[in-house]
Amino acid sequence: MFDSFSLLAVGMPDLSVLQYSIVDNIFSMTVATMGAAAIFLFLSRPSVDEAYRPALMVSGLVVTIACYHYFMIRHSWSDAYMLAEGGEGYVGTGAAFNDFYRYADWILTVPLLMVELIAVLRLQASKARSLLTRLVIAAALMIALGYPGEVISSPEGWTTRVIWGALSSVPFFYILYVLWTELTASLDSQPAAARKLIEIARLVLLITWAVYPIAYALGGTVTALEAKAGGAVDAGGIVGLQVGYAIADMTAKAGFGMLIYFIARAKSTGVQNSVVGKSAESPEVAAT
Ligand SMILES: *C/C=C(C)/C=C/C=C(C)/C=C/C1=C(C)CCCC1(C)C
Repeated sequence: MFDSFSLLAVGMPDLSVLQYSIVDNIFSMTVATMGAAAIFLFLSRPSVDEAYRPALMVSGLVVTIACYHYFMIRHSWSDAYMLAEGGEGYVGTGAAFNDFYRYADWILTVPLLMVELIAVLRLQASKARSLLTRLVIAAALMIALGYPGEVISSPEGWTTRVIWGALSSVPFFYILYVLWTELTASLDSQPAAARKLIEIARLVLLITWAVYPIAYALGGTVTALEAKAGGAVDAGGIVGLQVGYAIADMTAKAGFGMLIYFIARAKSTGVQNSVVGKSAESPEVAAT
């Protein structure tokens, strides 16, 4: 009867002590990384010009939200497992591991990541608005279409999971295309000091975002789906998925947040140190 309500994965695969610990430790490390990044970003506020403070604040919010969610994810992971009798491995307690925390996190943080990036670029207002609208809608679609595939936990669902993954990939490629071209187009109007950093941000974005569909695929092999249904099946794919998502999240949120900080810093000193930088930065101010 509960099957029709199983939006959460049920049944947990047996894990070796090493497999359990790898996932537990990476979750713990992610909590620390996100928390430390949040403190850094919030405290760095005075070191950038006022115009770039919103970008830092939003970056700080992203890692704060992720810090909370990874704390909950780690809790859910330890609730779902207990040491097997004899201590040779870990078995499910009967409690479900809650995949939803991560998707709840993404639905909040991915749009905010777009906001922090566009805020630090300081594009023309109308341009920024249209870009943000398109990106936020695409991000919401990407995450909403990925979730039904993520919670499939039986090998019979393999095809369905692949279809959801493919559907989610349409807005995914759209986002990467738009961000890549827009970041490239923005380079000319950016102060020289920030240009190299924006090129790095463009690359970091592409590489870290590519990890997500790979991690999704690792957790979606027939064996991984058998493991997800519970019991003594090789759970390597499940471990790969959790580790992949956690590493990608640390890089795409904390690492990217640091880049936003460096870009904001570069643009701030550029404005302070050169009159040319200033007029190129804000022609609308010069005109009034
Ligand atoms: C901070 C969180 C971020 C940047 C999350 C990004 C998530 C993705 C790029 C997810 C993409 C997916 C696909 C392209 C297909 C399979 C399903 C997803 C949702 C994992």
